[in-house]
Amino acid sequence: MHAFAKLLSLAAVLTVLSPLSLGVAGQQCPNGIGVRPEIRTLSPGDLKAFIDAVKLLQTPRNRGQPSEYDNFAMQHNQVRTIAHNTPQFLPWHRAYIRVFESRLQAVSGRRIMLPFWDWSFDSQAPAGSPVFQDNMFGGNGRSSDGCVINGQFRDWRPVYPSPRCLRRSFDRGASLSPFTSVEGIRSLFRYRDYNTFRTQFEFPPHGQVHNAIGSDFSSMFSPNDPLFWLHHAFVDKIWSEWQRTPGNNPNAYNGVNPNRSQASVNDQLAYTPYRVRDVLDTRNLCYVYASFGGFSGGVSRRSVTDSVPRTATSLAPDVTLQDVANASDATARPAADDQLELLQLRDPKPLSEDFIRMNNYDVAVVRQREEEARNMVKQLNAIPNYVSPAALINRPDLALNIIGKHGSLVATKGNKRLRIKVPTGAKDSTMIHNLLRKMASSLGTLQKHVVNNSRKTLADVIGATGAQSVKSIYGVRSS
Ligand SMILES: [Cu+2]
Repeated sequence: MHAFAKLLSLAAVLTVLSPLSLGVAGQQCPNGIGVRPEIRTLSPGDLKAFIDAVKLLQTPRNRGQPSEYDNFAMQHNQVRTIAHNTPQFLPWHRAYIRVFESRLQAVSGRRIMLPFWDWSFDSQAPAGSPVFQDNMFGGNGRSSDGCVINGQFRDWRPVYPSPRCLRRSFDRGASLSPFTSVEGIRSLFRYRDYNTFRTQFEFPPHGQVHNAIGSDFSSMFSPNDPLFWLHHAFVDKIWSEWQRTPGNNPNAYNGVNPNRSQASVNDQLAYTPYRVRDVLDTRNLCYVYASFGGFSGGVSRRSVTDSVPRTATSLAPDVTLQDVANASDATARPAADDQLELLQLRDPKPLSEDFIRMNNYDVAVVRQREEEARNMVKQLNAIPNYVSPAALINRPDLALNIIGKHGSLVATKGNKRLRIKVPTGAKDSTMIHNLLRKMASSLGTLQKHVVNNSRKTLADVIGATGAQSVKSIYGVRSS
């Protein structure tokens, strides 16, 4: 087991053994240290308990007054310049979502732990993510007015900045442009300086999720969308893993505050009872994060990555091998909204200028980072014998949600491409699994015919620490 996962299960055991354990700095956690789970690992009962607790906070005490939930959204807007594009970005959001979690626990009388959403795992076709389905948060807003009309919060009406429905506007109409993949997130571990890590994480990867989902989510009232808490729990989890990376100082905190003072662990975090130093260790706030590496679907990641190596296997009868005209350039990568490509990682869409400015970021700096991210995706796609755990060939569940009008599936490596026709008519999960399995079994042949693959390994592209965590967390064996 991965060391971090071991630590987590140890924490879980300690919780059971000692209901009155103490946080490391002596702060009391009367119920011990809880484990925040990935949303899709929740039982239906626990999912309902979480959603019900959020709805309790959304219910105003007096009719016509803002609810406690509305006040959270208002506070987030108030800290727009204190907690965004500043060193406080990570600690402020950690403190803020912890306060929210404690309110969920208080109003429900249950030990609700805030779930996180590993959007890097869903990054290649996020519109198909479980979080956007009916039993969770619903999907895109309707075209007429942007209102979200399905999911568990379809009746929710935020009051700030003005009372109306909850709105989303996915940036590609019915689809949603890609997010940073698991490799891109783990590549952030190359940055050993706190404030460099923070700024590289805040923009573009964290910002892209806000920007792409749109409407409420891309505004400073983003907590209006209950997905906010899951998004920021994931951001917080990645920071906590960065803090525990061997060689990193878990208490690292530096940078310059908006008022030009040096960032200090004594700085107060607005609307919370905490200073920065109180939140550097999540155990002081009575929680740790569960390890999540996804579920293996019909085609397991292991069998896919193992099937790629040198020896060619025969093509399934209905799979064809084709040449790609211009393999070294962008044509080898799927367009952002191309849902057909099973193997390659996609480029997230550039952030809108409005969004960058709203967050006080420099447009040129963000554009430069987006260019670097595109380069990294290119290099990842060229690694011989490597298939990302986020690639659609490993995500039959996402494929099932998005394959509709498309006539064929393709898997591209270098100058070669596999193609298989999707039968017309109803698409069921057995059919999708069979198509993906046929494509996976043909990958060895694809790899054997590719001529211009790079010699780089995953560690060369994203750094040794990141490569190690991708492999151990998501169960990738080769590369
Ligand atoms: Cu924020």
